[in-house]
Amino acid sequence: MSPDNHSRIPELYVSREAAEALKHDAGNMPGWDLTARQICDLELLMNGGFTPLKGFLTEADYNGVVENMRLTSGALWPMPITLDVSQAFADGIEPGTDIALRDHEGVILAVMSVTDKWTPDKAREAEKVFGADDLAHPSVNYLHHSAGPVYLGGPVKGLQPPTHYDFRGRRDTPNELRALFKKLNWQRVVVFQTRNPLHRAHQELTFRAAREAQANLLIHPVVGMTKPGDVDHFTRVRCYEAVLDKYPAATTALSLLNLAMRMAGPREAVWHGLIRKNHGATHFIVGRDHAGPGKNSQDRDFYGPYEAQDLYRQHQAEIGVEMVDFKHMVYVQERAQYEPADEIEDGVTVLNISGTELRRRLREGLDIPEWFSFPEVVKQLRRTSPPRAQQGFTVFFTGLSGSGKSTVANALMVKLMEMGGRPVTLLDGDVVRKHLSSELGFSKEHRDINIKRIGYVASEITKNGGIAICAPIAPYTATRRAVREMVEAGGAFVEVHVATSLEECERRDRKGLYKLAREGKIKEFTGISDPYEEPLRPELRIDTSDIDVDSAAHEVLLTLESMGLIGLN
Ligand code: PPS
Repeated sequence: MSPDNHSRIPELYVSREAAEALKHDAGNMPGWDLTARQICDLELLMNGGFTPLKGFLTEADYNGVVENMRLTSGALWPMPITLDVSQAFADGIEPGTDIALRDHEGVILAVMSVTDKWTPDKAREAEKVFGADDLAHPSVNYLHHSAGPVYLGGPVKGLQPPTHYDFRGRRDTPNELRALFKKLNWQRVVVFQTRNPLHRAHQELTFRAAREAQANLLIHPVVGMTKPGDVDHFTRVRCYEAVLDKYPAATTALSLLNLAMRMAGPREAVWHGLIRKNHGATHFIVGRDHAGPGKNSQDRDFYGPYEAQDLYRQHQAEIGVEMVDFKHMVYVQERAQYEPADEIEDGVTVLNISGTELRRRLREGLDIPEWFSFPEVVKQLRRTSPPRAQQGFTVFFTGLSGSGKSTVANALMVKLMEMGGRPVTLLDGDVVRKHLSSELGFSKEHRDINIKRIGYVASEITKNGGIAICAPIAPYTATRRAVREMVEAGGAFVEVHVATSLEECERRDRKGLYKLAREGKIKEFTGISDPYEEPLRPELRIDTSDIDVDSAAHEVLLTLESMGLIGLN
């Protein structure tokens, strides 16, 4: 009998003929345009990566998963895989309807027979799955601000996988990996999950893990969705490829996993184990703070450093993949090698570069020593992250109408143009409303659309090495955060709160709008009859009642300089 990790697992794809017929019928079905995250989930549902799931969770399965990590069948499953949709779409769907699931281009990837439709309690989902209903957690933020309000559940029939144009040869379905392991006769396979570039410490750790488990090694990085702000997967894959030949020949393989991570720490570790079981793993490396989301809104870690290992250990037998616990590896200078931190005697020199320190060195173009990483990896990282003074960035002014945003933004633009070096674009509130958002009003919904348009343009300018200066009111914290995330994917985001008081703005009343707002002639006026949520941690706060325009613009320049974005001489 072939070992467990060599046999095929069930997929949700239908036969070619059935797919042709279904595709034909699907033309008349209601069609749902999948989000980027749903496309990742659907791919792993269809190719068996999420076995035993047969589709997006039903309400009963969802409740079981949220409450105690179990499907109604009793099987262990820690993560809600749900099809969240808009209220408008949900209103047109009743259980019993078949819907077509489409990718970004409208291609039908699957048909789902809707059996369940419900409005989830998102606060409960956040508490149970992520441990806290705290928006500092990227998935809680996604749940409340990106995911639709209604969930649909039901079995899925797969027509075709999503198309990937990048790194095709490096992407494998669970059955493709199982077939590879069978061909190579790899009966013990230890998997390393990662969302970061591999440096020497990781190489040493994975190599040791494979030796300890007497197994072959599969480097299995996530290329679907990771934590906002991570190194993009194109760069990472080039880095992984560069490291591959540092392993003993024929012991190690690299395969890309199109998973949308949730950064759910302990639950995520269990989920990763189950997914890797499906991909033919027999062992799985779980590190310190596995899939950790960073700090919560009280600046504390969401999960304890070994919570993920503990939860995994409790469920290890059921997962069916043995955990290899990650040792924290550090470099011992005297012996010129990496060793587990807990095995090192006193008195030796231990060297370590944190992720934050690495980003600083890249940003400032400083040396990254060879004991820390491989020159090929550093070369790739430097290509993607040139020193900050050569990258694009966005300065995002926010504040009340009449606070002085536009005036300071204009002065800043001129000063940056005088310095030269990078193209500068000013996206002033009024200008944007004229050219990009002329049809929009001032409801929350319209303001959010307006700010997201500005954010989109600013992120494109930033990504392409320019400077975008934005000066809208942008009254909502969550929307400003969404813009920050968009921009930071391609460069720095500098939030400047123009904190001139309402009294002062009203006293100036440059456009006469406050008077009209007080008289009720303008509705939903920010500060008078509409909210303004103050930024809690902007990069800079200025009050134009205290300083003149020149000094305010200079303060912004000093902030840019302290962040390494410009040189002031
Ligand atoms: S938002 O909330 O960010 O979308 O607003 P923004 O695009 O910056 O537009 C603000 C400018 O529109 C004028 N205006 C109003 N502001 C706030 N509330 C209401 N109801 C409103 N109606 C018109 C106002 O001149 C703002 O310009 P600034 O430059 O901020 O004074």
